[in-house]
Amino acid sequence: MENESINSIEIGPSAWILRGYAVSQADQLLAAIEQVSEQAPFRHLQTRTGKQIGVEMTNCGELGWYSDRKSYRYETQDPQTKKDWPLMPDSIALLAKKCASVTGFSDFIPQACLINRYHPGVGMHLHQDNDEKTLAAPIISLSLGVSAVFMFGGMQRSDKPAFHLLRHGDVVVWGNEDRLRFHGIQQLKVSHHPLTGQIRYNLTIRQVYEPAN
Ligand code: MD3
Ligand code: FE
Repeated sequence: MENESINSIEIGPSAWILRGYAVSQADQLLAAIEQVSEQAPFRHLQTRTGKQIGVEMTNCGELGWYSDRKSYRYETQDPQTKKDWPLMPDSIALLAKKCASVTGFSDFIPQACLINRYHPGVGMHLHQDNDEKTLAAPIISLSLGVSAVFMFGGMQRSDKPAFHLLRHGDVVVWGNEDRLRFHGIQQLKVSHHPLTGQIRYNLTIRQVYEPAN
């Protein structure tokens, strides 16, 4: 970590929580989520086995993560609206590039932003993020609204996870050897945040492909 003025916790050899990093921009970021979801509404996606994912999702950027009975994949268009995903708002893209840069990833290109919406009782089981074609780039995650317990496991699903509370405005960066660790979110407790009510939002900003050069 370069910048001494950032309140950061190292949770892995190449993973950091930047505590409260985005708090001062939260209003603008929530307005950006609102604007994206007017064009690409939040929805429950299905897995290959036909089960509904509990978290509601949408995307912005040149690519969006999608799941249905066929596969998990990145799509340039929203299969529901058959339109391009909404442009990634600058407030999101610039924050992600800045957070990548302060943790040593200076060439990060924000191509996709998956936006997850959690209501009370909803969580996300331990999983790996490996649908991206490049694993050299980090994933940047931003939490807004109600806090949630993040589970940070190892390279095997059976490895015991560490637990970290992610609060409003926290940003987390994962790269290199931490990029494929199993991770998940415990079921959201009933709680209230002045800006989002009972809801938690999580944005994960991703680079999917190597730069063309
Ligand atoms: C660790 N989202 O969208 S963010 C996901 O809070 C996802 O909604 C959770 O897992 C959420 O895929 C957790 C934290 C996160 C995101 C990507 C990671 C942790 C990660 C990739 C590698 C290792
Ligand atoms: Fe994930």
